[in-house]
Amino acid sequence: MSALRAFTKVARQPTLRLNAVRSYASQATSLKERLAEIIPEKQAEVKAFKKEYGSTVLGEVTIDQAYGGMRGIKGLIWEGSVLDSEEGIRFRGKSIPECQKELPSAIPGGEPLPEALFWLLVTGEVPTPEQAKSISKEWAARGDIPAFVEDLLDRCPKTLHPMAQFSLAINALQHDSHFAKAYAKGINKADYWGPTYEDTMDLIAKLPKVAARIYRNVYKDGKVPELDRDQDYSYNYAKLLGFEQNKEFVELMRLYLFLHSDHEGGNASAHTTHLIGSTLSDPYLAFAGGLNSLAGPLHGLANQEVLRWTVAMQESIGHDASDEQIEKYLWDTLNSGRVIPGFGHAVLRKTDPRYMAQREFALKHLPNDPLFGLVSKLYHIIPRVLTEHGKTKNPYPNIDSHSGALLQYYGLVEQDYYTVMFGVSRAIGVTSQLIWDRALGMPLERPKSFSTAYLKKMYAKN
Ligand code: CMX
Repeated sequence: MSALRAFTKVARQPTLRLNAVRSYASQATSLKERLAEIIPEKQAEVKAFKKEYGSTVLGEVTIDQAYGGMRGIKGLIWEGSVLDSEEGIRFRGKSIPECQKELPSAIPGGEPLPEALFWLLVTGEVPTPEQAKSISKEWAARGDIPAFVEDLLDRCPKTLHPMAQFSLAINALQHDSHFAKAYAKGINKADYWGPTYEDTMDLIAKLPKVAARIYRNVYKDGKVPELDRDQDYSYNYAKLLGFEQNKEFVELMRLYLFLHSDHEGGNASAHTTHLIGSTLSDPYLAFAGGLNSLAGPLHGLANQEVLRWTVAMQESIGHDASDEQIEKYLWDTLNSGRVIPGFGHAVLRKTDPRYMAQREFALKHLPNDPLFGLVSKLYHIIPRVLTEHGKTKNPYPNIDSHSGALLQYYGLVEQDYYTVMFGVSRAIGVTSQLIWDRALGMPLERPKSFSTAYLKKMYAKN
């Protein structure tokens, strides 16, 4: 039976609704209580599914794929989101516009709360406004960081890249890992998810203080204000950065932290976190590894590179450059063996809906901003040039192509910091999966590798 047919058959069975969003609201007020209700059901669901379909073939692997970054190989389980090459991301089956409509927001008709998305990713259920608020409160309550982590950050040279500082601090927060301590005491594997959940909640909660300290140390006077324990996560992150007075910026933060959170399991930061977590490293060590992946220019660092590249272009050909001058600059970039940052994607074959959501925000709040104007212009020119260049499978913009222009508009102009913001958001997606990895008893990840000599011996005709 083909994988698709098998899935369709399963999806139709009421007792085996994989990834389905439940339509009822539980009485549980805390996320942990709700998880404790759901986990046994999900464990039984996965067990039954594996029993019946465990030997179903998901796909084949070619030698090109083995050499080609494993592109398209189906070999991972990721509960929170699935990425369709044409349609883009769905979080627990919900598209970005559906989430924007259905998830609780801080202001009427506003952007979804990242807290609400976290609840959705973890449980598969849309939270009530009270449930989303309970996460805001919990994250604000858990948000302080130990003095030695503050000292560690304060001693970093300003020239150390913000992502290296971020990763350093997350590794240091491991000092207080519930999972590591429970494991050392001999916790039963059936109980792994509990301390993983606690670590995840602590880790996400502490990110604004870590990330803001880096920002204030590197670019400002090093003083970080206090969290407002009655406010939501995005407000607090904006406050610690010094932007909470601007309500539009706070809304942008809510959109930003929602959009960058999760992009199924195969992207480098998600996969790295999952891989490290599979060794039973705790969530801090696993996520620090994920951040190091995110810091690469082909992944999250592209948001910094987009700005760099755009500024360099403006310096080279001027702010009022014609389409022809821009095209020539694009060809110069391509002919010098570099990529156009913010364009292309390993899975997507259409414009990234995360790009479109940011474009909608810009059209609403900053339609006449010159940098947004340039971004819009590039949106029309670059796909044409990349198509003519003939190499990239997807000539359209990805999420990183737009985010910098929005941040610049509101005065957050330090582009080397942008990937840290991406990292704060990415924690929400990848750590929610870590909880499920432990709840479902996911084993050590260990794919098989070969050498070229071995493959030639196995398959070459002569
Ligand atoms: N500019 C120039 N060339 C590009 C390109 C771009 N934006 N995107 C892809 N290509 C090239 C590739 O480098 C590759 O060239 P070679 O055959 O010489 O190696 C060829 O086109 C085929 O690549 P592909 O199959 O289309 O893309 P991949 O799956 O290999 O790579 C990605 C995907 C994102 C790394 C690539 O599109 C890229 O480098 N884009 C620019 C960097 C970027 O924006 N990254 C952020 C992605 C989103 C995120 O993770 O945050």
